[in-house]
Amino acid sequence: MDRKLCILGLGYIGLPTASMLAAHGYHVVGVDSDEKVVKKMSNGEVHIKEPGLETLVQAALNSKRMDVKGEPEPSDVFIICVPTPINENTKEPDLAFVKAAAESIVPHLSQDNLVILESTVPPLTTQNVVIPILEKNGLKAGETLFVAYCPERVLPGKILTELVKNNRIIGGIDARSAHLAKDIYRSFVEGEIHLTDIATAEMVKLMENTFRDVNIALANEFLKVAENIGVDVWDAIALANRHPRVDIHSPGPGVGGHCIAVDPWFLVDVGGDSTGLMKTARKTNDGMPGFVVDAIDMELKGIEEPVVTIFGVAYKGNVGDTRLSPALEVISLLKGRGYHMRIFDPLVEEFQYELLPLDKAVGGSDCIVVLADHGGFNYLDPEAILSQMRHPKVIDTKNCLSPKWKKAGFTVRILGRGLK
Ligand code: SAJ
Repeated sequence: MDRKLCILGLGYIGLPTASMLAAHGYHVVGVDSDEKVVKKMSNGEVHIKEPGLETLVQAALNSKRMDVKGEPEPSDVFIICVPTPINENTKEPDLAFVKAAAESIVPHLSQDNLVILESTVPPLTTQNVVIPILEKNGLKAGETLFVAYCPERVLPGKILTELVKNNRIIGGIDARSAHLAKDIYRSFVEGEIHLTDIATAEMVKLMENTFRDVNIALANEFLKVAENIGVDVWDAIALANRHPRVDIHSPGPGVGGHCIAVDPWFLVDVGGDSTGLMKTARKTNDGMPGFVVDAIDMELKGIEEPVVTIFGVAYKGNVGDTRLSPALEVISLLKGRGYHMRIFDPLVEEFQYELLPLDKAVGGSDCIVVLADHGGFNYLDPEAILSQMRHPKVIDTKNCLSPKWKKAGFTVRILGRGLK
């Protein structure tokens, strides 16, 4: 416990991990290359909204077991938790942050240090990209330097619970590296910890998110078929899922966030021609905003100067994160087709378009379009909302509104309920 840990990247994964380790007795140095993050955290402010996180971070800072810095420093263990985006046009992985983080620790590495990569990466990245950087200082991975890959698997919105409860996979360059990494995570992980090699651990992480993407794409295709023949896809999926070996995910306006919409491309990057299904799934899910906008067109046909109110621009329900949200594409397509837009999302703090309070967002509107299933929408008063609108229409892309919206007098068009 007297060992010092340096966590690189204080984002959605690094910050919870750093504060969790500090809460479990380690001396932790959290490092972020963004000066604003370091400054905010030095003033005791937490830049990431996640249930319970502020309490944990405050506790870690107050205990004096966590410091926040702009540069790494000599430590026993280094954990890299930086983002791995994709190039939006080519869909190729952008490993610049991972490379920079690895470079930044090279001058501070010494014999028998352990370096753990948590960032999601294309298979073989640890071996072919990260280790050659680390070895620049003369140490040899698997001999004088321990190296492991331990992918994060937590769900935004439930990060702290899942950080503790989820099973973890650790791949080591050798068995000793894997065991040393396991000792660190064991301090707070209550789930099982499975040890393997690095490439397998990299692959496992990508397979999990790709499974989900392909499954959601299938659900979205089912939705389109069901609409055409007048079947309620939500009922059909619920009934199919009563089969003991079937688990169809939910359709919706598309797949957003920084993980599932990105990670399949890492497998495509190494898998080439063998990844046709994964590429098709990505295309299907990326096409859903267009499908939603066509449904809006149909619903508002004949209305002059139509005004649409978007409910929920976060990439999914009950979070305030808008990265790669399908709402961005829906809004851009609607603007292109001449719609007037109003946006309401009380969970989102910053967005590229103006966010409005409820009254302003619904006043004079022709249609509410629900894109994120925030639980709070069902605590609103649909009667009061209806009285302010020009037309009482709702399109619910997540099948999340309670029957009281219909009872209040709204025409509720649930995507996937059929056109009958
Ligand atoms: N979505 C659907 N239908 C569904 C489930 C999700 O349309 O049935 C949409 C959501 O609305 C959202 C997107 O998919 O736009 C992704 O949401 P999500 O809740 O499935 O996943 P993330 O991106 O928040 O978190 C995922 C998780 N991976 C898996 O469940 C396999 C999480 O455990 C990972 O740690 C995280 O990616 C990550 O960081 O990789």
